[in-house]
Amino acid sequence: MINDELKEKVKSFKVEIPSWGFSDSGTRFKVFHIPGAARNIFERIEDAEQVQKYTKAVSAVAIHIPWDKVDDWKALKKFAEDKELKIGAVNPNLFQDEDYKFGSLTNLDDKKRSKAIDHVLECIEIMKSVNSKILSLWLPDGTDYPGQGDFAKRQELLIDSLKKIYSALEKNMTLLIEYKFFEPAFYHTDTADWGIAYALSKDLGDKAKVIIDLGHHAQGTNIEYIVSILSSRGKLGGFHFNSRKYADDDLTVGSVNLYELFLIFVELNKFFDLSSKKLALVIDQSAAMKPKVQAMIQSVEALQIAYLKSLLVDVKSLKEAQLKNDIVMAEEIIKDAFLTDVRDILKESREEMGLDPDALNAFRKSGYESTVAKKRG
Ligand code: PSV
Ligand code: MN
Repeated sequence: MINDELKEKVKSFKVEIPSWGFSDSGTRFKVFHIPGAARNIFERIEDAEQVQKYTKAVSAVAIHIPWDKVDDWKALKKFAEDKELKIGAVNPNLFQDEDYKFGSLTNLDDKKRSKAIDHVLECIEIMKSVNSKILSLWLPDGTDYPGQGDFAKRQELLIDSLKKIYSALEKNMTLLIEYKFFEPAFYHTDTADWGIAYALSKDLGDKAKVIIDLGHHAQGTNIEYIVSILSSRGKLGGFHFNSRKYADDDLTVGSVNLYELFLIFVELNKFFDLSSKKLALVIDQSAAMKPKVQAMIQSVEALQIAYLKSLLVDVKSLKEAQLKNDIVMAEEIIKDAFLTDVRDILKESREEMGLDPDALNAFRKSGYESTVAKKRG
């Protein structure tokens, strides 16, 4: 692909950023305060606006309920739109209420299970108010000890709950089912992997798909293969991008495993034109230590770079090498694309959009962080 085409592709490539990535977060050991970290959804959107201002690569801001709950959803939508932003995926929270100690959508207690279902239905109503089309569902449900629960019974309850949720979706809405193989439950998780999420989405119908979070796999899992399997069956609905070293670390995208990220994009290109919005490409990061807006700009840039590099794969030569079983040449073709420096292309594309070519540095120099640190305390 020639440079001009690459620039047009990356200009149209947009990613959703998470409201929760702008607030203080931490581990079970400590939540450290970052000066100026956003304290409510309005400040989170103000921070998101900064990412948009310097990258023009933000499609929307994903929200988490009740963390981002407001009285007037139309006003929130307008607040975002005034900042060139939309409200994106709505994420129900089924993991922080005492009632969900023994499960949310799988709870044996009818009342507690209904409460969980009602919370998700409330999120669908919020989607209607803010014109969001994506319901992004992650469940903490699982057990800690053998014997604690009946796997099959829990699946039965889960499918039943999901059917109630699914039937409330409007025609153009999509339910994304997110899997995770551990945490907070450690013996078994009800939606442990892509296979279970796939089966559930098949049971439900066309409006249900699977979302892949890069932090939710065992070490060594070949995520790009999962991308291929789900995409070829029409069931890949989106991503939660982040980076991990050990588990669900939620580090900045591309900070540890750039090659994996690139290989995921190589696979995605076979099924989707990522410069048009068919997939919910969402960042899900909330690592504790970095200044939040800077971390988000880094992540957006890591995605843009991985995308650009993936477009450089010489697909024709790769096919020829595969036909000849020339393993070495096939691998070299992939590596050649990965090792090409595309940063100048990204910079030029930013300049053509009237932006500073160095988004991160321009933001760092802007004084925004010290202003909000004073304002927000
Ligand atoms: C769970 O680990 C998860 O990836 C889900 O997407 C949640 O909504 C999100 O993290 C909360 O940070
Ligand atoms: Mn996630």
